[in-house]
Amino acid sequence: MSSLVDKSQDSSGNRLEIAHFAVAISAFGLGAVMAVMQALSRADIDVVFRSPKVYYLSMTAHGVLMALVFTTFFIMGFGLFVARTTVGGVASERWAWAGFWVALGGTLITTLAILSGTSTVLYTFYPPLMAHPAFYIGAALLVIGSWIWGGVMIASWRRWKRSNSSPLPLAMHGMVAAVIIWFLATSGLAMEVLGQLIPWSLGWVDTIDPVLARTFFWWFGHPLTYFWLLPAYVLWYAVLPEIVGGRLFSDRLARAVFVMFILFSTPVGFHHQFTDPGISSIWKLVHTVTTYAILFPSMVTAFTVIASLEVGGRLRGGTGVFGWIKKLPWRDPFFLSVALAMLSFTVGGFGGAINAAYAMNAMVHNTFWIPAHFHVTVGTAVTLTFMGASYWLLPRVTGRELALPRVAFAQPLLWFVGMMMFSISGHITGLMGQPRRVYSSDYFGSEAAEAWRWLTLMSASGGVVLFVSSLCFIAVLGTTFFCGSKVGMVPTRFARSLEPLPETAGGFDRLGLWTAIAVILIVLAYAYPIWQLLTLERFGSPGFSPF
Ligand code: HAS
Ligand code: CU
Repeated sequence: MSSLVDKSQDSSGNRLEIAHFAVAISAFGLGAVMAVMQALSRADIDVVFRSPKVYYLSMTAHGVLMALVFTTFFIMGFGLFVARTTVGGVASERWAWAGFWVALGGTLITTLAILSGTSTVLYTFYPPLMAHPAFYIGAALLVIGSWIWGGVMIASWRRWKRSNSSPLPLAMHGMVAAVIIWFLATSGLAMEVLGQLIPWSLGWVDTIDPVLARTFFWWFGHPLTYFWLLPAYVLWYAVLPEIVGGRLFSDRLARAVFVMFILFSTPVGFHHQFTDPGISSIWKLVHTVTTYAILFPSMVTAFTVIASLEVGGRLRGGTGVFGWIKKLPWRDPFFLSVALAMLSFTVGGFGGAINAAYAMNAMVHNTFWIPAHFHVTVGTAVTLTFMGASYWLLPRVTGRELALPRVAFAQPLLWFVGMMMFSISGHITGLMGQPRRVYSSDYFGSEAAEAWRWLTLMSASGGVVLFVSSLCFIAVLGTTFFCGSKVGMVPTRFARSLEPLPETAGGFDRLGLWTAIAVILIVLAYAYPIWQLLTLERFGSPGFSPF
């Protein structure tokens, strides 16, 4: 029974998932409007209300709404759906709702703080840029809400485990791994926000130590990217092979991948701080080595997922070396979205390996290469998978047939094309030296700026295509939700693996043990450099607000 589960959900329970998805999609919609405005502004096209103040306010809102709100709410909703369909339900609906309301309250407070113009600190909120205290308090509530959700997910898993000795269904295994990573990641964030940013923004202390804050931030920031990625991997491993009519190539490799992410996601943060002073080069080297370790599970994923697709393509009658690719269900919006997301991730993975190399990082750090990198990772590998997943999930949580199938087919194509225009040009202009986070990139007509002008225009055009794709996405979801024909709950099936599953859980299911080892690795990677930061002579900074 482990990886094949077929359960109908009762529609009252699904309200929980629907509420999470509704917040996620609303945040996405608002973030998308901001995005197109920014892409045009950077290419020096005069959009309404264009000014540096509006640009940076918008970029703060875009980053927070897309990277922190859309993802978190989508993952929370998806996690609850996985618990419901694999381990017999959510341990406590009441606590799950509590988590939702706390996270929503926090989101509203932070969003209002940004829109009021008092918290233009971008989504990394690096001090000494200082936001209104409401910004940090709202963000803390968003995280506390997600912790409640994490507790509910863990309780659902433990409840199932008490009466089952078989391996945890793979989808839940991956989601629990994501929850564990989230707890490990947000412990760093809690130290920054509760220990430094909130007291400083409230005026209880006059100055802040920016390097220490950045260190805590990246303790959180890198595993955050895997908190986004793992639910996408759950969909690639546990749903995709079923959609293509194939089999998961190896259940055991998939479990090993999730365990590797628990181990190596966190002790890598200094690869974001190669240029920061105050951290010795030896510790930067240590985090470089662990970063290369964390590339490995994604390479295994590439292998396993492509092998699973090949099994599916051949079972559908595909022959020859590449003939199976043609047989894949390209007209299925879920499949198309995920396939394009994976293609985009090969670009993202390649860029990630370059970022992680100390010397090459100096070439790309703080250039437009970096936003280009994260738009093909979180912005496509993850987001396009979540978009495809929405088309798969909506009939399962509403009992309605997916509406506007042609639009649902065109939407991932548009997203992919738009993102390639945006990101490939962005990687190139980054290499040409174009900085990230600039409101205008013409530099008073300088020669360097002339050289990248056409690429920046291409990037802006990509932004427009992405906006059209966003409208299509919202149109499909809105039409399905409000007007889709009622066909009843669609049963949920997860992929079976090629080899039969063992009767009893094995080493990769000992998630508690792997978490304990991960904690040890984090202590090894961070205790000494943080102690150094605390004991070296420290220079605090007052807060700054440029607008
Ligand atoms: Fe990254 C910066 C290194 C992955 C997100 N990254 C960022 C930032 C973000 C981000 C948001 O070492 C910017 C933060 C900021 O604002 O400053 N990144 C890596 C590495 C990986 C990586 C080594 N990043 C991600 C993922 C993200 C993400 C995933 C979000 C979800 N990144 C860095 C570094 C920096 C950085 C430095 C700092 C740079 C600086 O200087 O500021 C790896 O995890 C990547 C592994 C991926 C692969 C690819 C596997 C491919 C697969 C698909 C294959 C399937 C196919 C099927 C082709 C090895 C699994 C197709 C077949 C069909 C038939 C359809
Ligand atoms: Cu990173």
